[in-house]
Amino acid sequence: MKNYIEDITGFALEVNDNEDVVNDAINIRIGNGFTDDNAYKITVVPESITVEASDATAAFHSIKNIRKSLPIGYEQQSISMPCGEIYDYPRFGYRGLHVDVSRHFFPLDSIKEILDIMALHNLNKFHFHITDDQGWRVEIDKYPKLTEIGSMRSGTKIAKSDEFDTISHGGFYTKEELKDLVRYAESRHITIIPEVDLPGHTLAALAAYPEFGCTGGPYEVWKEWGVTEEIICPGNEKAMIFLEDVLEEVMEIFPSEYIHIGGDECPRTRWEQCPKCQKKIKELGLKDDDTHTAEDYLQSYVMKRMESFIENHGRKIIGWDEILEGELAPNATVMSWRGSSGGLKAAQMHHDVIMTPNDRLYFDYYQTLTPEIEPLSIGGYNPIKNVYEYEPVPEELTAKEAKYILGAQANLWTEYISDYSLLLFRILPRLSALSEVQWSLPEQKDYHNFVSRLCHLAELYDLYGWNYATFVFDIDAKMEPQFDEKRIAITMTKFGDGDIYYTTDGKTPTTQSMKYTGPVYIDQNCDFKAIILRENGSAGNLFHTNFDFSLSSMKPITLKTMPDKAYTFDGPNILVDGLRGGMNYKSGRWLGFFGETIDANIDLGEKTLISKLRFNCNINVGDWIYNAKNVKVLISDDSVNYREVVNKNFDILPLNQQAKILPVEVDFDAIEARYVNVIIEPFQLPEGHSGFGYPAWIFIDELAIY
Ligand code: TNX
Repeated sequence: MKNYIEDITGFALEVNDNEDVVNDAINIRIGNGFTDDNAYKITVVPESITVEASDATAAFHSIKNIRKSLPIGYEQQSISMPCGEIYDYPRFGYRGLHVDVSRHFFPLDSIKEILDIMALHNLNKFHFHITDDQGWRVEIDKYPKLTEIGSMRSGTKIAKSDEFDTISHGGFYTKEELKDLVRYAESRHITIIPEVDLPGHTLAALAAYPEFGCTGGPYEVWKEWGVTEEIICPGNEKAMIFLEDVLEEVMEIFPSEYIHIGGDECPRTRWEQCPKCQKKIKELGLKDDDTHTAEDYLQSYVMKRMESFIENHGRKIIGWDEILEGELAPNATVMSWRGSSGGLKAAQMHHDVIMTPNDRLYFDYYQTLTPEIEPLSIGGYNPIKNVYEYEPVPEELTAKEAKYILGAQANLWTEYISDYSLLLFRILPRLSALSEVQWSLPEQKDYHNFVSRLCHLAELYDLYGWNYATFVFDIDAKMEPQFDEKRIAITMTKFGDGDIYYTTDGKTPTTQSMKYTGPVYIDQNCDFKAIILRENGSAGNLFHTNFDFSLSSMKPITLKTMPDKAYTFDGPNILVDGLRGGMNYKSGRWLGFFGETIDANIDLGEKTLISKLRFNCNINVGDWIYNAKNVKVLISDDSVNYREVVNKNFDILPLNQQAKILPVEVDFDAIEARYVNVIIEPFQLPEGHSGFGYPAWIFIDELAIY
């Protein structure tokens, strides 16, 4: 407390052990009959500040609250705080942050600073992902090669390409370092939960001990990202004992009640072919049934066996939601990452749940819809508002079932995070939004209020030199198509000082440009730019969008086949609303169709001379999203009899195609028509693609007719 106040204000307070409440002081008292866990009360009166806390942890949190309220700066003669009373307690007991140090290694000092940052935001569980395919990071005495060999990879895949660099990357923590880290965390009331990911995500271990894999290797610490089929061989008893030995030493280092044993992304291909695994399946009497394969049950066997080993040591397991496939280990806590459905199901089965849904709480995802202004990331779209508005308890749960939701956690995977400053940029300030999800009751949350408080918090980040993203202080623009008026209304909001200026001719706005005062209406093609200009001369990121009206804009449209549920957003109108999509296919500007031929009908309202169809395909070969195989345009005057005016085939894009937006134009002889029927056929995934044999996705943004 003393140090925190000194850091922020320059005032060095004296610390005394004193039974009585004294004036001109911050009085802290522990143990005063609170009913809520970790509750505290802060009372500020003109003479003093008094903190009453249910326990030491609550007292620690109360100090964080005061810390965040202090005015920042050393020049102050005195500090004043408004009088009042605060009663506070956390909504959830589990308030986590996960960091992956396997894909990229971060030194101990960086991890300590992450713990400091967690403490400032009143988080209490640090999920430490210390083993994976790309690097083993924890010293294990019984198996020294895990760190000698498994902690180093000889290169790394160059982002979104087929090439590898030849730079060795690695590192590990010694047992002593980790024990020191545990103490560091404890003094900040944080528990470190280690994860030994098994039986998949173990290639780094197999590189060190190839005898524990199904094929016997040789293996290499992985230079790629994704999911490998090289996993532990449960048919080999020695491999199972290896896992138990590792867990035993990990439990010696980390006193945490929970030990995370992964269980995610574990392909069964090797097990299906492996004589030892097949023998084990026979021995255990495992069989395929309607819902699962014998190999799925083999995975359940591994998880249950590790659970009972860990329980015999007085601890409990956590596993990723894949552990629901097959038979769930009896006392497992489930970490729901593929959305919230796994968490919902587990809670209904009366298992404890920690919510970490990727669409809301993955901090490796982009923070804006303009990836070009952000450092390269794995993908996704998870702006701070999306985090803030997340509700961890699914509404389908009864009050009794809801108790199984222990809390929420953000996950930070580091495939695309190789330096520490970028790591901070990804977690801050989204972590502050997460903190309010973890602490506050839904009815007390208010995004506007939150962002206004964030300005002060950002000053604290500056004080400590923590890098953070500032997108939240940029223009928040909403573009609403108004079909009746045949126009798009742009509403822009911002936080903090400064005014918004905009142009419609593509020029960069200055204070001489139009000042934004209310909605701007767009009903013709233009190049729209807006920016916040602040008194101190600083400007936020430019908001830039092109409006591209065509003969089909704002006209009635119907679809015979609907887009996939996850990518339907506002429905068919998206295809004629005059708004183009950006690189991110989850933005709401794209409709996504899975294996369906798109069959759209547009009513131009009257006979109109037309000669071209134009649309964009969002291409992401790795995510199974391809271009169109065939495009047809048919026309009609009565919406009954149609005739084809063009029919065009396209070649499939190559397997190594980079993600991009592909414009597609189909010209035909000018003709008059009222109704236009557009038919777009998808490809099947080609040979050599991981999804070979399945249909491809098609994502389109607008069906523009000229
Ligand atoms: C899925 S989340 C994974 C990780 C990746 C992450 C990237 C989970 C249990 N598995 O191995 O790093 O996606 O976002």
